[in-house]
Amino acid sequence: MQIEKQIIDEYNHQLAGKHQRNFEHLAADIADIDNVLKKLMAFNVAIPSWALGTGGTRFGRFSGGGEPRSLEEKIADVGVINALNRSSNSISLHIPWDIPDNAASIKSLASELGLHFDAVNSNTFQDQPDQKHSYKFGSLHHVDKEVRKQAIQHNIEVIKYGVQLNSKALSVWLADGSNFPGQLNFRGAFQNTLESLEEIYNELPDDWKIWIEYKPFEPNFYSTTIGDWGQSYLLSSKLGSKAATLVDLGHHLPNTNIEQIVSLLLMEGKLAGFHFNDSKYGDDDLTVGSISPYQLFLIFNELVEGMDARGMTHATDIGWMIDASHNVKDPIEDLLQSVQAIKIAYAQALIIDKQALVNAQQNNDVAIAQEILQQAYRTDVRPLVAEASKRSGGSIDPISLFRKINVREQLIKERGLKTVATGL
Ligand code: LRH
Ligand code: MN
Ligand code: MN
Repeated sequence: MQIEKQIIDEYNHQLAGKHQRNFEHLAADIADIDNVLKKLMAFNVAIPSWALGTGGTRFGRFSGGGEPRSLEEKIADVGVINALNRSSNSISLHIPWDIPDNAASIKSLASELGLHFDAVNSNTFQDQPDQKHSYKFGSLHHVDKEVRKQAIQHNIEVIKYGVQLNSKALSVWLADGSNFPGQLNFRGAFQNTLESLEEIYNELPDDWKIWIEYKPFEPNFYSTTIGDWGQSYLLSSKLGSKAATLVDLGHHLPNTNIEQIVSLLLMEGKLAGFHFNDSKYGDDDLTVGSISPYQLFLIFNELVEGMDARGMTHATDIGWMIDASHNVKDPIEDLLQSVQAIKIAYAQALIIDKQALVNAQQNNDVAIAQEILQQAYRTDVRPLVAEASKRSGGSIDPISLFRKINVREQLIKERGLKTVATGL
């Protein structure tokens, strides 16, 4: 299904009076409002193909119906999201959950909807029915060279799929680790991982990147071979300039200062980008901004400050992706909420009085530094996000429009009630 522009415009028209009042009230206090809107309008975050169905649990999955049954239908769903918010113009594929064998037609379908392909993700954390060697004891770090070779080959295949789709990055997340002390030689595992990644790195086209994700635990509960940003940074430094560290917000132990990690990776030119989600306990993959919106804002504060200092373009120099999925909400509504939360945090970071913050820091004026940050954080910037969306041709209120025009009901009619999308 596709959402006609006219429907979006009509609904925007209905909301226009209240929106205009709120927007003007807010805009009057923002010095560089045009610049803020321009940046918000240019901002896009990729939708993961695996989040378009209900999932996010190793226990029961309870489909809400109308889930995409094929890659084409996943692309259609991203088209719906992007039509509503104008900030989700790409999809990130996970292979072999997605098998884009018919690259030409997949690509043309995506471009008809104004979409392109973000990073491609490899999967050596599950065994596939036809594979020769098992990943039970790891993949790129495995003690057996034959297993490593198989995993390397898979990553090279994923690059090849990505090239056909015009992706520009390979995301690698390894479940490799150990469940018990003594199971692994840490240095051996790290060296094997590095050598395997070097072989993959050598296959990257000139304009490609490899993004190395880290995670402290799960599915292994004693050690993970790429367990934290230090280990990922070490690998990406040794690999070279095409390699960088991917920060999945859920991949940290509780209370980790993620914004500080972001700041330093950015300083070193080694911040690949993000998998956005939220978490209370571990890798919960909850809707972005649902648990710790202040942390998200603090991360965006570092991003805005650090990227501006390095002359980076927010829209293109970093990989922005969502990696959230769960069991109880409509996946499209959930993704719309995640994108809104990210744009809200971004807008709040954009309106921080940066010069005043620098002054407060230079004067060790701790109270005022906090006031400055919280002044921005406590500002209701939703009218800015709504205005940016409207000016880009999207909806002032994407979720309420999604409900109002009964998108899910139509998808259920088209696809049926008992559909299960591939993914976690
Ligand atoms: C691992 C992870 C990684 C995978 C995705 C499905 O927890 O975050 O990014 O590719 O989940
Ligand atoms: Mn992730
Ligand atoms: Mn994860």
